Amino acid sequence: MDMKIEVIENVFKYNRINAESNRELFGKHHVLALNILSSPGAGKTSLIIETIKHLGKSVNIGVIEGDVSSTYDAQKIKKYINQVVQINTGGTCHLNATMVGRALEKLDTGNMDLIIIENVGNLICPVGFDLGEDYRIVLSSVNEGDDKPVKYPPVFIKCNPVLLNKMDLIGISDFDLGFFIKEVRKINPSAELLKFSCKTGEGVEKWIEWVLKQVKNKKGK
Ligand SMILES: Nc1nc2c(ncn2[C@@H]2O[C@H](COP(=O)(O)OP(=O)(O)O)[C@@H](O)[C@H]2O)c(=O)[nH]1
Ligand SMILES: [Mg+2]
Repeated sequence: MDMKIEVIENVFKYNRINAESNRELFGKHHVLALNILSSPGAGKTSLIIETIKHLGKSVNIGVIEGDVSSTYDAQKIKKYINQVVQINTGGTCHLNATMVGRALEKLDTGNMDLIIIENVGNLICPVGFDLGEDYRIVLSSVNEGDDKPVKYPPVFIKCNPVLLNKMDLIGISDFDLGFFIKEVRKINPSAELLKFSCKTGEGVEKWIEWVLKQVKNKKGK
């Protein structure tokens, strides 16, 4: 019984140490690191592609794709940029700092301004694993329903900003935007909240502004 608790503690301790070395690397090169969490299909890859389309010419972007298996998402990103690494977790429901550390060795991190990490689609497990990122971001989407902050509070508490995608679907669903915002505010009053549609592009400029501001802040440090 005691042994089991010790193993779990060690896993987190080991992750903390590796997260710190990732953070040091990001700090040394003044590269902004974003860790995006969401359910499968909320639009993480779509948002990364939108970000590259808007900022790819002026900002050096690297992407780390996390999935249980396949190189599907990395291939999509590769159409836009070269600096992309796919991590296959082989069944694990989240990325950890060691996996990200290895992926960083394959990226030209020293010449990056922004590294976006697409975590494994899951609203629970990735929350507990610091990857050394500057911002842990949650992306919710209209089709998932407005109750996600109520059902999965830890991810909404630990993330900032909170993003809401697929706003183009709001008119044809019973998603109550007021309720969603109220519930997010209840558990994370200071979180920035950005809503958009990767499909129509509406609202995406607010996200781009936010990213650019953080990239500049990190460069200025
Ligand atoms: N209607 C709508 N569909 C979207 C939007 N963003 C992404 N999708 C679609 O949602 C599906 C999953 O998107 P993807 O980016 O792969 O999600 P991920 O699993 O979180 O990376 C794809 O079919 C996208 O085309 C959006 O804003 N509106
Ligand atoms: Mg994806």
